[in-house]
Amino acid sequence: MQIHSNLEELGRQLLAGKVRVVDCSGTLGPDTPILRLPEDFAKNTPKVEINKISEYDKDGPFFAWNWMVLGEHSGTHFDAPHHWITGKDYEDGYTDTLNVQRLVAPVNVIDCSKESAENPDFLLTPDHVKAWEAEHGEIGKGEWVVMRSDWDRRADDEDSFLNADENGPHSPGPTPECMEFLLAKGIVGWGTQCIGTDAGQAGGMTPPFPAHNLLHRDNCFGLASLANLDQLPAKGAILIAAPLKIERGTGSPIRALALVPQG
Ligand code: 23J
Ligand code: MN
Repeated sequence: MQIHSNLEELGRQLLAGKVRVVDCSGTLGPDTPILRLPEDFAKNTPKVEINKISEYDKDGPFFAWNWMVLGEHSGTHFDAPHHWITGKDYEDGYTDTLNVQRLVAPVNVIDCSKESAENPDFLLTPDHVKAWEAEHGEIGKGEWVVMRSDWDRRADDEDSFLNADENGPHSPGPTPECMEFLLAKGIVGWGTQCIGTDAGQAGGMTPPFPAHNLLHRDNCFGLASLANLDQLPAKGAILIAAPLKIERGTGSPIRALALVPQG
């Protein structure tokens, strides 16, 4: 009989300070950058509101609490398969029906920070991923893949984060071929540090918004506005990215946590 399980060992390592928990979420509040759709769409996600109910005052002498206005796709968040038309028929494609076993998985961190600093429209291709795998090892089935751009450094300035001009938003992301390449490996999901999983200019790609289109076609998950990816190793960390259990939800803000072995 195995007396010491691997989980017991993980617990010991956590308590001994040998596993660093990295917070991969940004702060959610009125200044959190929110996606703005083009003018031809009447409705948009509202800015986050945090409204006070009480804080040890006449409305609650012993207690502090707030109520919020919060879109599903706000701040550091999760895209469920039902978010996109290509994923509409998955019964397990909603925040309350997905298989939570899939949400805890090894994470592959592809550093595109230099390229993104030089070119905000930088696109990750299969060749980039192959070169990354040659250096760091193969991306495996069931794993997360995230694109590090250090875009979180812009998160305190919405205009800089969205980075839009008369030609639309400019932010890095994947090519359609890159998404197909990763999905063929059986990844669980793809994440970026920008406002959405797709590049700013992805509306003009074939198909439009390939990260959304292809991820959700394959019942896979998206992560957006991730923070602190500069603190993760290329391989070796475990990412926990769990949405709220919103009824028939298409996405949710998350507290994304990465477990990083030390030493
Ligand atoms: C709705 C329509 C287009 C896009 C998005 C949402 C997102 O990026 C999102 O938050 O999932 S591109
Ligand atoms: Mn989203």
